[in-house]
Amino acid sequence: MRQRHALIPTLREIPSDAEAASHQLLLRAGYIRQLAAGIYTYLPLGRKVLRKLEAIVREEMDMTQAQEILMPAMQPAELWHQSGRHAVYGPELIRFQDRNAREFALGPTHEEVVTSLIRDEINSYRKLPLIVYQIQSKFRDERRPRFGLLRGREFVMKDAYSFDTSWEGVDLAYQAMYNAYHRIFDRCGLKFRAVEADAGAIGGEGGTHEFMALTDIGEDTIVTCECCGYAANLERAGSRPFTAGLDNLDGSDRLDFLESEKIATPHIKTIEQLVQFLNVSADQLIKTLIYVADGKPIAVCIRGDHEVNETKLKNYLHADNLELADADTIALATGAPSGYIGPIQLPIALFVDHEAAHMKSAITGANHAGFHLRNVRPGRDFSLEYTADLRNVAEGDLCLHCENTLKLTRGIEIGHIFKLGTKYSEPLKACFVDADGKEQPMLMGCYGIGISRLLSAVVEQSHDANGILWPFSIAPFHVHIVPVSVQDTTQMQLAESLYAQLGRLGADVLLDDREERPGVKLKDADLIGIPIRIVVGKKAGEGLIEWKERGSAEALELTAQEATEQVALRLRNHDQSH
Ligand code: 9G3
Repeated sequence: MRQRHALIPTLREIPSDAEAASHQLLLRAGYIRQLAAGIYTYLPLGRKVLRKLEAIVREEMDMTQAQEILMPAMQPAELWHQSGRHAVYGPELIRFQDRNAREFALGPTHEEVVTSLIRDEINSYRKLPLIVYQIQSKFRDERRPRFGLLRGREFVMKDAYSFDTSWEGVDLAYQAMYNAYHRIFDRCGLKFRAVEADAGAIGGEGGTHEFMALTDIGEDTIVTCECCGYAANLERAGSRPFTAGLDNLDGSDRLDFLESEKIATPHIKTIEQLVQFLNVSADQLIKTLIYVADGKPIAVCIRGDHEVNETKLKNYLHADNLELADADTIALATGAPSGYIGPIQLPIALFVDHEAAHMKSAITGANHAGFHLRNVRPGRDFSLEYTADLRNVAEGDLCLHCENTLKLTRGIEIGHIFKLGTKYSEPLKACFVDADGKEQPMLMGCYGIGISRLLSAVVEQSHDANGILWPFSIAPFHVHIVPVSVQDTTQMQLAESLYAQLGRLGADVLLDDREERPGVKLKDADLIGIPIRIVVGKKAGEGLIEWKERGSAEALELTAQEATEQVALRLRNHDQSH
C-alpha cells in the first residue's frame, strides 16, 4: 500500500478521554475511530490486523474439525423466553421491535440461536459429535464501556458451540478447544494464562476456564501459584486458611475466657478509624456487612483486612440477586447505623468467612451507635452455623494445593470456555435418539474469543513510548519502506524496486511516499508499529538501505538484496512457526 493515499490519520497529541495505553495508541496511530461510546470503526490498519487475527482463529478452529457458520445478529425474543434468560439480562440485552411489533434482541451471544438450529437439523446420535463456530459482531449495552476495544458495546467475537451424546464427548471437545486456544494466543504473541473461572449466570455443570492476557490494565484479577501451577480467577480462587487447625480447644488460651466487653467508640465509623482509635491492626477486627440476597437482608462476617467475594457468597447462597444493603435496610435489620454493626444478637441470618470463624478474640460492632465490643469469641458469642470461604484471596495467602504463597496479577479476559451440559438443550428441546432408540438432550459446550479485544490486548502487552510493536504474525504490514526524500529520484527508484520485489515475495509492504519531512515519517513509522522498517536515504546511490526492527535500537546497513533475503527468511520462519 502507498501511504500518500492511505487513510492512516495519525495524531500527535494523546486523546484526553483515552486512559488505556492501547486505546490511546490505536487512536493516535490511525487504527480505529470512535463512532459512539463503546462503538468503533476499524480504519484500514485496524481492519488488516483484525483480518489477520480472524485468519489465525479460523485456521486453528478448522484444525479441530469445527465447521464455520454465520448466524444472524437479529434474534427472536421467543428463543430467550424459551431458555429462561429473557428476564435474567437487564438493559445490557439490546431489545427492539420489528415493523410488525415482534420482539427481537441484538445477539450478545448465540447459545439460544445455535441450539435451536441444531435441534431442527440433527436428531440421531450418528450425526454427533458436532462443533460449529462463527466470527461475528456481538452487541452488549455495557453500562460503562471503556478502554477502547477492551470493553465495547459492539465487538467481534469467535463463538463456537459443541454438541455431544456423552460427557466424555464434551470433555474431548473442551480439551480440543483448550489446546486450540493455547495455539491461537501463542501465535498472536500474547502472554496469557488459562485460569479456572466461575461459571456465572450462564452456568453449566462442568466447569469453565478463562484465558487471561496478563496486563496491568486488566479488569480481572487472577490468582496463581508459582509452585504447583494453580491458576484461578479471583472470583473463584480459594486459599488455605492460616488459622485453620490452630484451635486449641482445651481452652489453654487465656483470651478465651474474657467475656466480650463494650467499649465506647464515639464517631468511629470506618475500619481505619477503629484501627487508629484502638491502636489495633485490621486483622483483629471482624467487620459485618449487610447484604440483600434475593430480597432478604443477611449479614456477612469477615476479618477486617479481608474483602467479601460476592461471587462466592452468591454461589453459596444460591442467590440470583445480591447487593449491599442501603442505610435504611441496615438500620432496620440491625438497629444500628453502619460502622457499628456486629454479629451478636442479629435478627438476620449470619454467614461467617472461614478465616473470621477461627479468630480467638475479635473486636466487632456492638449494634449500638457509638459502641464496639472486644474479646468477642466466634462460636461462643455468635453462631458459626454458616461458615464458608467467602473472601477474596489476598497476596501472600497459602496455596490450597501446596504450601507456597499465592500471587495476584491483573489480566484481560480474551477467551472463555464452558461445559454447558443440557443448560440450553433441555429448555430448547435439542434432543438426539441414542443407539437404544431412547431420546436424550444433547450435551453442549461453548467457547468464545474476544477477537477485537485481542487487538487491544496485544497492544497493551507490546508497545513502548513511541508506539506499537506488532508481532510479525498479526502486523498490518510486514515491512515499512521509508524513503527520506521523495524528490530524490535515486532514493525513490530504489524504494520502488524494493517495494515491487518484496511484494513479489508475498510480503505486505507499506511505502511511505508522502511529501513529509523525514522526522514526521519516522515518528509515524514508530507509532504505527510495523515490525521491519527500511529507510532509503543518501546511500541509495550505493544500493544501501538502513534496516531497523521495531523494538530494537540498532540499525543495520544492508544492500537491497540482503534486505530482500532477510524479509524472505522472516516470511519463511513465520510460516513454519505454526
Ligand atoms: C446476554 C448479555 C450479556 C452476556 C450474556 C448474555 C455474557 C452471556 C456469557 C457468554 C457465555 C459464552 C458463547 C461464547 C463464549 C461465552 N454476557 N454472557 O451469556 F444476554 Cl446482554 O456469552 N457465550
